[in-house]
Amino acid sequence: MSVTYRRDGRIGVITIENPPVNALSQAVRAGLMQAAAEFAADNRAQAGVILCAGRTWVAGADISEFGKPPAEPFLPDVIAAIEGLDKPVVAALHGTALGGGLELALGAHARIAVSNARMGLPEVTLGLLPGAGGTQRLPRLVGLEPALKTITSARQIPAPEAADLGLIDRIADGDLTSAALALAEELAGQAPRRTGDLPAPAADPALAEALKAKLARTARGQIAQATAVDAVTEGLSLPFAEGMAMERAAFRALMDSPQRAALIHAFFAERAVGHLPQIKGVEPRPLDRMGVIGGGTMGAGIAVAALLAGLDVTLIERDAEAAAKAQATVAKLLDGSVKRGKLEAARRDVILSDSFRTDTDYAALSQADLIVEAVFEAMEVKEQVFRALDRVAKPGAVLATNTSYLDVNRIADATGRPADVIGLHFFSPAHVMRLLEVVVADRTAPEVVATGFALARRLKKIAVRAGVCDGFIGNRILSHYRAAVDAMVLDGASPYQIDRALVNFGFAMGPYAVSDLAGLDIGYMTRQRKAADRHPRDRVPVFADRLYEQGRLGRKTGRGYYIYGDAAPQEDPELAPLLDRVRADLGITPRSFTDKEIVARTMAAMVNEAARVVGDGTALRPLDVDVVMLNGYGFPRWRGGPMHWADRQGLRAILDDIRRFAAEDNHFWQPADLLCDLVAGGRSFADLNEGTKP
Ligand code: 3H9
Repeated sequence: MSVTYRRDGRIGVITIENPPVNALSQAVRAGLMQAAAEFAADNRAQAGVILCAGRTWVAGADISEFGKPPAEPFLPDVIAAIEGLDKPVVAALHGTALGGGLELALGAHARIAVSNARMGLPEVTLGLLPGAGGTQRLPRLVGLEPALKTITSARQIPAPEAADLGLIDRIADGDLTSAALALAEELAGQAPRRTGDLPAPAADPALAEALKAKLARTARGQIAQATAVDAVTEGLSLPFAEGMAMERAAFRALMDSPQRAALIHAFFAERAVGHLPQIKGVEPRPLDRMGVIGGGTMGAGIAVAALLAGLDVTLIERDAEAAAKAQATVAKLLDGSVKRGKLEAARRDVILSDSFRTDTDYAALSQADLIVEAVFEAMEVKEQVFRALDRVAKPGAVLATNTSYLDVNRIADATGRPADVIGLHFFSPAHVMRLLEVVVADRTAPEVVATGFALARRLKKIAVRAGVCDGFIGNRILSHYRAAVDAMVLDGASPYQIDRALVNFGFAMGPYAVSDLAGLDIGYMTRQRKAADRHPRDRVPVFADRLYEQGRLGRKTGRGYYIYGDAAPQEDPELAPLLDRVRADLGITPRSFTDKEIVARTMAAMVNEAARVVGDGTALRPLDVDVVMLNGYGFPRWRGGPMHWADRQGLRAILDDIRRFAAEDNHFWQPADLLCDLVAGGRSFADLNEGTKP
């Protein structure tokens, strides 16, 4: 039984127990309906309490039911039944009250929460709007502006702030159940205060328009946010019941949208990447003391990520001057966390005095549980570091490299303990970006892999397992679609048009703006490193080399593809003549590309290489690729990732595109075997996503 009813004196107690997060599955909805009826019929109960067992109040509708035929009783009807009771009911909240969970609490007649509870309506992050009264009851309870902000931001509101807003009536002092029973005792005999009966606030068209204008930028391309604003606004002038019907229709329309399917795929994929048969039941190694080698942007970011998660960190630099610089960088990044409200100032001071130190001697790492190397990206340098680590690290310490391309097997060979060596590929800035590629080398021990995943959980990052190859999952796919966009520039497209087309598709940034941000020296050095292995038919982006040679390294020099100053980045009028010269030298007659073709070529290249990455086992499943591209490469979340997107287009259409492009260049455009096999078998990438929820 996921919902039970009992009586405590004159208070009826309804308890929901549906681990892990008390989601409102059909069984819970039916159980609530039944329990509400029992409470109504119980003449000795004069007020009621709804409680949740386990770690949290209800975290929302059961997302795994979405996309299937809806099953009765429907949540709005369950909540209406509770709100309509003629005896007051108190919702007792702990953990997180989210989505349908908060809507259930809004249908109760009073709300009490523990002080560290949080509540919110995150439906827009799933491509939906609150569909069980949230758009109608919340404005009545807390006012129009707070309601609109809560719904469109999906923010989780801490209990004290919720109390100030009037979202909850009381914060529990001590034990939640006792405090909720006491509140119910106070209310017993009184008429229930129904949120749906409260007057709606006055409309404010200017507020709604301003919010929609802002959302057009911050939630670019997404439909749920603006639909939610409309549902709230429309409801203000409708009787409550009609507002509920209007909300339901809007919710159902969003439920049928591809954006909803993509966002829910992303939600489950991000959880599925951690379910690895190889490490099921494997205990991670202890993880308290961490060593970081190298205090540049990456090393300092990794140190800060670890410090913010409560780890003790020793950072090694080559001399006292570099160590002092690293110390200052770490302090500055922590200051940034204080400014953004992520860290208390006093805690920053304690971290810097007690948990963080720099040193110039590897011997200072003798007690570290895990050491991450973030030094210059060259094999000889990495090998040297790992030889030194092998001498000082304690037995059982995990030795990790943060390389973004290099062969982790070779790095492991520099030690006498390859089973302890792993790749932990952080993304810059490492204390902000959520993605961590856990690169498993041939001899990496399962408990070392489990420790990599445990570290990610501790740092609140999403870990994805990757195999060893040049660039692992993300950078390997990136270099392939990068080659496709560079080829279009060589053939006549403008980098600015390419950036615009891909931003319009939904990418956070275009590839040339990204180059400027990363620094054109990075791409140049990668090309140098790979020059020896280059195939004669590989197309070299000579224009990028020219920019590098002119010292145009991107943002850091004020000029790259764009010109940077105080204003927004400007297009550079000198770029077009430079490109013309390069094309003339190569004997290329430039041609034009439509935005549609730019997107088709970029996506075909991305999907094709991603299919190879899955086909050769570098990524375990298509969903692992999606999670990497969503969290490390600015792929629009509402398109679900390249593999989910490709399934929606139809894999045959993508393969046809690749074959069409191959007519011009059959060296670059070779269809991946996996893609051909799936098309031949009438299957999709989703079919390979074993372990994901429906
Ligand atoms: C909604 O409510 C619509 C309504 O307005 C209208 C309806 C008519 N359903 O994240 P975790 C699973 S829309 C099913 O690792 P945490 C999750 O897959 C919903 N399953 O834990 C995982 O399973 P597994 C609005 C769910 O402690 C396990 O629970 N609500 C759901 O880091 C643990 O999850 C939301 O969007 C669900 N609703 O975080 C809230 N939620 O172990 C979504 C979780 O097999 N949930 N699971 O991989 C969350 O944000 C986080 O899960 C939460 C806990 C903060 C609750």
